Amino acid sequence: MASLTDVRVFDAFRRWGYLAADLDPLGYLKPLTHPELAIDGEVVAQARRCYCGTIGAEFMHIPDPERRQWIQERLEAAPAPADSARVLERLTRAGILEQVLQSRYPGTKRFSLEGIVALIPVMDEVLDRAADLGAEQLVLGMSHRGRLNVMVHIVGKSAEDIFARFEDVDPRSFLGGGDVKYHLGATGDYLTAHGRAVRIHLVSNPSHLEAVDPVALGRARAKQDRLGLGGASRVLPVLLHGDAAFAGQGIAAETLNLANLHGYAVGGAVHVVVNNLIGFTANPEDTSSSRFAADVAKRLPIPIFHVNAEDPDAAVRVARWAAEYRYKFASDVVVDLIGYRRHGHSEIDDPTTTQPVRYRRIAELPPVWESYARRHGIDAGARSAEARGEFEAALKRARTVRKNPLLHQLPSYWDPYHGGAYNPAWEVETAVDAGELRAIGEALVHVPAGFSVHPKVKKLLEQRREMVQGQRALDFGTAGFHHRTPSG
Ligand SMILES: Cc1ncc(C[n+]2csc(CCOP(=O)(O)OP(=O)(O)O)c2C)c(N)n1
Repeated sequence: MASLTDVRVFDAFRRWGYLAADLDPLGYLKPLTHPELAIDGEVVAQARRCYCGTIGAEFMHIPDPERRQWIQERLEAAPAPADSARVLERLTRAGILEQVLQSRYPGTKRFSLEGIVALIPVMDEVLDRAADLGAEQLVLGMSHRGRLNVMVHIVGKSAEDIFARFEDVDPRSFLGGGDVKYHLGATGDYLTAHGRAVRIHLVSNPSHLEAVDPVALGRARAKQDRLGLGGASRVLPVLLHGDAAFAGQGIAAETLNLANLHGYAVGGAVHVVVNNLIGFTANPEDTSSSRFAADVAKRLPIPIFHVNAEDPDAAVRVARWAAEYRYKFASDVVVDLIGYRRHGHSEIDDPTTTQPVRYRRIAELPPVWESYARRHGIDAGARSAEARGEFEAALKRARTVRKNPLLHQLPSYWDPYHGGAYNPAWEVETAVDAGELRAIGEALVHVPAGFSVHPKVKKLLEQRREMVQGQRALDFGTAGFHHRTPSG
């Protein structure tokens, strides 16, 4: 039987161990040495292994002892062997898809998942486990980060469809080119590792970060209500959050507050913070007053599992607990998946100008499928070449198609919805006199003498001058500067 001292040691680690855990692949979020953990001994080493590895669990704020017990049993048990072949397969595909997009469409927005592709095996595990426990449908709310990857690997869209959108061959038939591909919803089917089918509803997403949260939960609740008894088991809502958005947008906190309200409850939502520890160009210390973006979730008595995304086995372990906890206690649960962002915010910006040191470190890190394969002693070469070949072939096909009727196929329940309230008579004249445009444009690109302009900005200003002089098509960013009020 454990002695009283042993129990006290473990309790200290259950409470504060997450602060000393190894969570950030880049090492900026330094493990803290908490005074209550600054002790030595055999049992301390044991407790440290459970609570200060690549998983940091926050759960001692949960008042219900049964829930705490459930969580600590899992953290203190030896990890079950991982299905490393499957995890590697998924990491490789997810990583190579991004690499192919990067090499074929350089300078195009993509919102790459690289640095945090462990999200794909995390979603796999949530779906596998949830389906075993009764999930038939997933309502998924997410923003831009990794959306294309999720469309291919979770929603089941073909890579060809995604590439075709990059080609923008016929924006109408592809339901929109340009930015639209990051906002459209999608419906598809997912087959779990255990052979169960889950219908996936990826909710359309506006630019306004986190606004999708209550919409996704509302859709999930409506589906659950229609199904009646057992609906909350059959329909699982999952929300993926950006770290800066989750910490900063009030609607994220408002949505958490709906969790246990009779009119809004969904039997628990699984939240995953797709945490790259950066928001556009802002570091976490500039966007969040707390150590973790996920601290906002402590308004609810729910567990928060922080996990280092460079340890995909740990991430999958946590994903499994998240799904099981949701099903066991009908509660929200948070997975804070901490990785990094290999490229700029949208790949068209250059992060080395704002975060030069961070990006030098990032350049030294191999893709996670490489480090994972090495750790497990698997040769990933053949598999990655195969994935690359597959995506390159899909790309070739996408370049030959002119229309893709498949994307027109919304589920049939949308059939009765036609038209809308829009009235073309509301159109207003937005043209601006060319002389005025030139004058504003010249003022806009004028640089005071002696001011040294960054070379990239200089090029942009030159392009803008060409635009207002009529030598180049006016782009949206430039047009924004010429917005007129009705009074002129
Ligand atoms: C409400 C709102 N504010 C600001 C923006 C502009 N914006 C788009 S992405 C972004 C950074 C988001 O960072 P994070 O949530 O960490 O996600 P990441 O892109 O790093 O995955 C910002 C500020 C927006 N789209 N919506």
